[in-house]
Amino acid sequence: MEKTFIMVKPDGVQRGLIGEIVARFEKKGFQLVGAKLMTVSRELAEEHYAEHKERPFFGELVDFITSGPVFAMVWQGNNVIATARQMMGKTNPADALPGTIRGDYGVNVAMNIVHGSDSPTSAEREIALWFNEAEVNEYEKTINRWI
Ligand code: DAT
Ligand code: MG
Repeated sequence: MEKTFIMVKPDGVQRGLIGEIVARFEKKGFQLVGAKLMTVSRELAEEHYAEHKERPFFGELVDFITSGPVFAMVWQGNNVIATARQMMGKTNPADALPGTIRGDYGVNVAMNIVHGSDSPTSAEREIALWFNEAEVNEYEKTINRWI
């Protein structure tokens, strides 16, 4: 079953949006298989955002992600990687449609509330980077046959 890495960023945690974001993925029918509140080291933040190392905002991005706790999650379900990206909305909240997480709650591109893996390759890389095997819980939900 497909899995993706989703993270409520420090602004989302500070603004009390963890429950709202978890609820959206739960109500959609996805299954939570891993979750933890954690303060991110610079090393982990730099590794997570390695693809953006040369971008002018890289330093700010690492400062922001390490500025307070994040809520890291692994979600599972059919097509969860692409669907979660749609539910998050465009990177810049100014372009994100109402009804999406960033469209409903975000204003600033640097503080856009939520992260989600953008492809199967990045989902695999990010889950392995943020979670060890014991933290990813394989379990059956009886509701799954209805979804
Ligand atoms: P996404 O988070 O939608 O995958 P991304 O991978 O292009 O977007 O960028 C990662 C994060 O970097 C993004 O969530 C917020 C920040 N960021 C992107 N573009 C930015 C910009 N022009 N100025 C400041 N921060 C930016
Ligand atoms: Mg990205």
